[in-house]
Amino acid sequence: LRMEDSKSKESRGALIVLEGLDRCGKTSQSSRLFSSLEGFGYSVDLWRFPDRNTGVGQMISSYLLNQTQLDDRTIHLLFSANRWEKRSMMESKLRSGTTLIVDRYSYSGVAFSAAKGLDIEWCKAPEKGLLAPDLVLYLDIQPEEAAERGGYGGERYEQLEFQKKVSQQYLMMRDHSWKIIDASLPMEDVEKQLSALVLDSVDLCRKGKPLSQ
Ligand code: DGP
Ligand code: NA
Ligand code: NA
Repeated sequence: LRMEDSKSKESRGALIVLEGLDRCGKTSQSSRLFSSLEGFGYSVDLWRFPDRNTGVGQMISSYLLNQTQLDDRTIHLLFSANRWEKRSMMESKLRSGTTLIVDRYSYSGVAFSAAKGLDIEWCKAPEKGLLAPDLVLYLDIQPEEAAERGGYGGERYEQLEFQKKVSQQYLMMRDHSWKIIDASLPMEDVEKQLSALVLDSVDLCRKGKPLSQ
């Protein structure tokens, strides 16, 4: 009976989100986590938001590349729509036992728009009803240090003064699902810390931790 319990249909994948400023190392760490979980034999997918491959994602991409101009609220809602269009796929993956490593999620949505001066409650509203992450890994870095890392790539938000504001917004949003990791440490040290946190979270979800919104 005990064995049946652990194999019950409630066993699911974990929703793991990485957040942080541009150039904090999130994208490299996401792929490292993906490979190591895969190596351990877990079913795992690597996702990122914005997902630039959808129709909405292409509009977002052209905005970020400064090829189109959009009103602040309009682009905010597009970023959110880009998460909504993946919601049902996200839920079915998690329920079928696949862990998702997600590079940016709703917290980016709120932090980047609130940094422009939009009301934070207005920014949070369209995110309500998306799945809640089991674990948020915040890669903490000083905006100045991030800016020095090989420079920014030239997209719309990659400017020091703006990133300082984003950083303040992020830190106000911390909740119980967050773990703050010092992203100025060597890559291998960051990876070790992340990996331990992720394995714990995956384990809890396999044991039946409920999925929430
Ligand atoms: P990335 O592909 O992770 O480099 O993200 C592209 C840029 O878009 C980056 O500066 C962060 C920003 N961003 C990501 N998600 C959102 C969002 O939901 N809303 C806003 N306003 N910006 C976002
Ligand atoms: Na970027
Ligand atoms: Na992204």
